[in-house]
Amino acid sequence: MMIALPISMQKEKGDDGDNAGRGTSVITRTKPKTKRPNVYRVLILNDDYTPMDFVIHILERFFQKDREAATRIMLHVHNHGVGECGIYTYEVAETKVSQVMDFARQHQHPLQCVMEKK
Ligand code: TYC
Repeated sequence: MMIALPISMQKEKGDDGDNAGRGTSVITRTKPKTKRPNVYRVLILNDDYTPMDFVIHILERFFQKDREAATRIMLHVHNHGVGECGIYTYEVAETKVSQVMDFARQHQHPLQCVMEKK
């Protein structure tokens, strides 16, 4: 079981942990420190050559989209130039980008996929 100590009682660099009898004041953190995980958006970019069906297939295969969602995202990218495939931790996002880029290259399509920190 973890017991939260007041910040002033937590050990700092060079602290031997013995604060006894020195009248140190205690300031507790009032706001809970909720740290959100670092997440990344995976984006695909429009181009003039990659077939629409191929992009839909990519979204179904690598981003678990159903046909309707995949079609919506593909058309958004076609009309606006860029669109979001999903949001992932760094390592998962990196893997998705590699999978898409490798698959597009194997099929000789110029489709580009990138990640950006959210
Ligand atoms: N613009 C492409 C076409 O007209 C379709 C396309 C959509 C390409 C999305 C890439 O990420 C993309 N065939």
